[in-house]
Amino acid sequence: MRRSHANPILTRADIPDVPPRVKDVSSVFNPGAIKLDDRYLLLLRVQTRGRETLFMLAESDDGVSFQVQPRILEIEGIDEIGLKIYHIYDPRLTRIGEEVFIVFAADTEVGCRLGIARTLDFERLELVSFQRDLDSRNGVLFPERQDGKYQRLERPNQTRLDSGVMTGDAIVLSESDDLVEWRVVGDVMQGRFHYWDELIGSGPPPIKTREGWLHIYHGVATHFASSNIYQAGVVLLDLDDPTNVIARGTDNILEPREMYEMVGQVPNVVFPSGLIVEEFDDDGYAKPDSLVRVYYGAADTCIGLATTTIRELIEAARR
Ligand code: BMA
Repeated sequence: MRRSHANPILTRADIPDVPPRVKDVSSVFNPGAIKLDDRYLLLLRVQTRGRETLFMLAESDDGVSFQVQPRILEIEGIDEIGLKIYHIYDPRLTRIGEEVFIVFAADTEVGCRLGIARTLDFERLELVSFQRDLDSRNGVLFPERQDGKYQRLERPNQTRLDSGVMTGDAIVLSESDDLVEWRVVGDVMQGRFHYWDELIGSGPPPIKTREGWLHIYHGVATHFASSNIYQAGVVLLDLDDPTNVIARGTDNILEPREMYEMVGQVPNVVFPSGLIVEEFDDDGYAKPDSLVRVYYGAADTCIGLATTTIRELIEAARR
């Protein structure tokens, strides 16, 4: 992965005030990404100094230099779910047909839950579903249905850290007929105790390639006494059965090295959440030499961009 020379590409200084809620914000990180009609869009996780979390939209012509729109994107219908929501965060964007789906995490009075919203153009975001029964995070939708069913990867939170935070060390595959009712189909992969990815969760949504679903995930090394280290890695999943792992990289492909990744609200974090593939073939598979742009949260404080190609990612998964 090659970091952009423009990094960090978005910082708190780029977020315009939207009075009264948004004023001189604390941080912006973990964005979802999509390219629509040649415009690069990032759905930003913006944190105010009241520690509220909001979604705002940034747009760009070149994928590097972004302008942030001075408005808060609310999800219509979310006030009606009947649960107290403290934060919505870490949106992942997937286009299916004409619509863009946003899978987001929500911290509620009963734990962390996954929600799904839809939009055509980011003018309006509409709630599609809100999962009630499973404590889960890092949900990503596949860009197409399999045998008529929607599929997603998610990371159930089954482990409680000393801090009280719920986390997990397995990514699972879930499926749904209608995006509303989800059932877990099976385990996809587990954390590797003692190595860079002890706790894991999906990064951006999977990419369809001729060799399989290419998927970037984050791994947390917890065996350092002083701090957890968040890194990114890559895995290749079977196109017909994504619970079948074809190849999983031994090494991480991005780790905190730059000052803006090592210092901030949460030190030593690179957290990939948005990804844009530039070129697909006529059958919808990403081209091996296509440029891939990965947008990631750095130290829960700002946003970085790193680039690679499909071929390099597949090589890294096979290494
Ligand atoms: C994870 C999520 C992310 C965050 C990361 C590092 O568990 O909560 O939103 O970026 O921790 O703090």
